[in-house]
Formats: sequence, structure tokens, C-alpha cells
Amino acid sequence: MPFPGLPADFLWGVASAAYQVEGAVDEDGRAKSVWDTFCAEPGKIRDGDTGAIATDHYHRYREDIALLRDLGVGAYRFSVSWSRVLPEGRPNPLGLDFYDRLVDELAEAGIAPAVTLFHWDTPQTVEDAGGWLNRDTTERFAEYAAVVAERLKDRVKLWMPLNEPVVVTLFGYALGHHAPGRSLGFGALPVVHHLLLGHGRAVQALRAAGATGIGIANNHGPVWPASTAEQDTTAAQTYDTLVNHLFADPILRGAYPAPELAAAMPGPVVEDLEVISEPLDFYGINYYQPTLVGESTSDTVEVEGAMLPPGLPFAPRPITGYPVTDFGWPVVPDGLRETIATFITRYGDALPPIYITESGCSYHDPDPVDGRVPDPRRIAYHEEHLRSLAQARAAGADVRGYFAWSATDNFEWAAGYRERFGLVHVDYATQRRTPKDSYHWYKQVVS
Ligand code: GBH
Repeated sequence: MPFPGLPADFLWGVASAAYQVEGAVDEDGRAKSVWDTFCAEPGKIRDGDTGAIATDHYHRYREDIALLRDLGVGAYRFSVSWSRVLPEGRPNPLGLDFYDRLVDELAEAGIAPAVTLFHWDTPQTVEDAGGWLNRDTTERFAEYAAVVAERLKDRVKLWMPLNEPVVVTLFGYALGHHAPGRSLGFGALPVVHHLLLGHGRAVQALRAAGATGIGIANNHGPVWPASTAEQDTTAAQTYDTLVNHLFADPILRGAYPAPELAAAMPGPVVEDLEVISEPLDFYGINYYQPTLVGESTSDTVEVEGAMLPPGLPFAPRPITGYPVTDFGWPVVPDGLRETIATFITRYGDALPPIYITESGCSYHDPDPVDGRVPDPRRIAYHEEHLRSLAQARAAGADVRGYFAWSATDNFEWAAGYRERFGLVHVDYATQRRTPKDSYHWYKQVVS
């Protein structure tokens, strides 16, 4: 039953990421990533959880793909673990073999692979050499992209070199509540440039290897001013520039959104922007929610458990008047339409076709009873966001697909296993998978 307002050839998918599902962190020659290191530090992850086992997808991928086949999705977005494929910088045949098997298994199930190359899990050796603060990392990343492309290019439909560089910069290097746990504040700005340059170089490497369907998965959402007062609208604009435009303008316009930002970037910025703005086949948007922003206050502001440093020219405020998920995030479906509309206005013809590469919600679902997990609020979440997407299309947006985050429950980074985003419930004690009601609902939608 097609979803009203979405076309018959719409690409329906679900998404995941290596460290959140694979486990098997010491197997087949995989080296440590920054997330292994970060999880080992006491107090960093809720309840002391780690991704060491996760959903054991490394061993159970056949069972997981069987669930996807039964679900009827056309695509599965997953990420490749850099430290599995290039531990210590040299290609690891066993690591590559895993993704080869995964992709073959998907092909057999009639599911198109959509591959993310970097979903936050920098190899620890690369981090020790400076990580994304070091320009050399962009070269290492392009080499890695070439190795993966060489092996998988004939079977992959969509490629995303990066997932959400804004989160790596902000949470990983500016605020420190994600790996690698650095708290550099605005000192993290070079990370932005290197991530974007790494993206551009990886795009070039993928193209050189003959890969097609190349894009990005970038986190975006509307930034709403807390009031119409000038202090608030100015603060909201600044925030919008830092979380949205800073990560999209260089790619889609070949320019940083403000001269001060361009000036803060390391290296030959003008030449680099040529690489960063390599044309893409699609632009992937991960949408979760808008942010309400007001002028700076003297109160400390908490963002997902991290305190923002004092003295910033903006302050995120709680959004009220909307339902919230069990993670505490507001549910604002129209923010998806608004995000897309804003992109069309800002980038016009420079904007390639759009895919929604992630959207989803965490609810603390009940344990399965008689093989059932009722999750009506998750169904409502996806239904309302798809309606919002249909409105964006009706207004002329070229949106070609939607990936629900996530296929199964998984390791939700600093929040550990408490937050559950899956269409499939995972009992972590037994690794038993139980499709939730939302899975059965999505199955109807995608069929
Ligand atoms: C994605 O990140 C990730 O790609 C994925 O790995 C992850 O599991 C999934 O989403 C769920 O988190 O200001 O407190 O209201 C999304 C990251 C989510 C970061 C929303 C900013 C703002 C929350 N973003 N968050 S808050």
C-alpha cells in the first residue's frame, strides 16, 4: 500500500552504523577505534555500556537481513568500520570479507546496499596521530574510501563518505561527550574543515574507482528563534550558521557561510573548497528535531548531558508544546518539511536529489509479550514524518527515499542501550530479535 503523496519508485530503507550493531570488536583483525577507547573510560557511557557486543550483528547479519527481506525494504544503510578494513593502515582481508558477505547477502535478498564510510569510529591509531585535527587524516580517509570502493562498488547503490560531521565536531571535539572526548570549544573548528576535505577527497576516490550514487548523510533541522526580539533572532542565526550552513554551504556552494569561519580554517582553504564542493549525486538529510535558540544567558545550558561553555553568543532553549520521545526529544514532524523547504530556498539548482538518510525516535519499549512489542508512538512518529515528507514533495522537492533509524535497537552512543530506536526489539541478554508493531506497520507502507 503506497504512502499517500510518495511515488511508486520511492526508496524505502532502514539504517544502522557499525559500532552501534556489530560487536565482535576483537575479531578477525579489527583494531580499536576511538569508540572502544571512549567506552573503556569510566563514566562516559550511561550504565557503563559499551559496543563490544552490541547486537552481535557481525555474527547474526544473516538473521538480520532475513528480517529486512521480510520487511520488504528496498535498501539497507549500514556503515563500514574503518578499523576493521584498515587496522594499522593496511588492508585486512578478513575485515573486507565481512562487508563482501554482507553485501552479497543483501543482493540475494533484493535489498540495495547504502554504505556510510565514516559513522564516527575513527581508528585509534589515526586519532593518536591527531585525528580530524590533522590534515593527514583526510588522505588516510581517501585511501580507505578507495579500498572499500574497489571491493564493493559493483553492488552498492548509495555511498555516504560521512555521517553527521556536525556531531563529530560538536560532541566529539568541542564538548567531549562523544569519542574522542575532546573539549576544545571553538578550537574544534579545524575539525570541520578536515572532515569536509576528507569528504571531498573520498568523493574523488570513489569516483576514480568507478563508484556511482555518491552523497553524504548530514544532520539538519530548523533553528527557531526564541522570540522576535533582535537578540534572539541574531542568536538563532548564529546557531543556524554553525550547525547547518557550516556543514552544507562548503559542499553545495563551495564557500564557508561567513568570512570569519573561512579565516578560522587551516590550510589552503580556497583550493580545498574546490575539492569539498565536488558535485554529488544526492544529498542525504538526517532529521531529528528543530532547535529553539535565544540570546545568551548567564545560566549554563545543557545539550544532551553536556554543559555548553559559558560566554557563547546563543543558548538553546527547551521546545515546549510538542510531545517528547522517551529520550526527551521533541517530536516535530513539520520540521522535516521546513528543513527541506529551507534547503531549496538556500541552494536552489545546486541541490541534488534528496534522501532522508535517517529519522527516528527512542521509546523505552516494553519487553516482548507473546512475540509482540506494541510501540504506537513510534508508528505515529514515522507516519507523521512521512506525511511531512509528502508535503515537501507536493511543494516540489525532489525527495527520493526515507531510511528509518533504526533497523534494530542498538548501542545509542553515550546513552548506551537504554534508548531504543529500532523497528525490531533486541533482548540484549539473549540477542533475541522481535519485530515491533512499527515493523509490521512499516512493512505495509513499503510493500
Ligand atoms: C544520529 O544522530 C546518528 O547518526 C545515529 O548514529 C544515532 O543513533 C541517531 O541519530 C539517534 O541519536 O538538543 O537534546 O534535544 C543524531 C544526533 C540528535 C544530535 C538530536 C542532536 C539534539 C538533541 N542528533 N540531538 S537535544
